[in-house]
Amino acid sequence: MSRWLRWGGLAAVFLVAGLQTACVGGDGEGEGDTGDGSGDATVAVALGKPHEFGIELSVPSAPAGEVTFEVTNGGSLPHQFAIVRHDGDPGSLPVTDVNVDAAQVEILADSGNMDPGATASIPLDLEPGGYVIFSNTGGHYTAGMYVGFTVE
Ligand SMILES: [Cu+2]
Repeated sequence: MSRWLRWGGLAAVFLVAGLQTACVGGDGEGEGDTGDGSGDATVAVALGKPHEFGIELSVPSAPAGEVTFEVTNGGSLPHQFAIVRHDGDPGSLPVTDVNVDAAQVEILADSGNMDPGATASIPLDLEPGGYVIFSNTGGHYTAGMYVGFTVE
């Protein structure tokens, strides 16, 4: 979706001969969000920490509203950031073979495979409840690569 908006913006810039110089091609997720508004939160997510099939969060919970996950793959293998709404045991997501069954859960966001050292900024508007953040790279969830997260 954003790609179409981006192309639309690019076309507009050509049409108005460069009147609009800002924002075209920018990802809109700069470092300037200081979180002044209530409900704004930033959560640092380290994939591959403290061990290869682990995930570390800077905070275990956030207030409802916009939550931006600043994801870094700190491991030495490709990993994914994925998040689903789920109450209870974060290890109890439905699994087919060795992966979370995407047909049985609603994945709210998925980074796709991230190479070691890669980063991603993923903003979401979250309602109160339990969530599970996990890596669905082949076999990683069942290897224990998940962590619970709470929105209050
Ligand atoms: Cu992984």
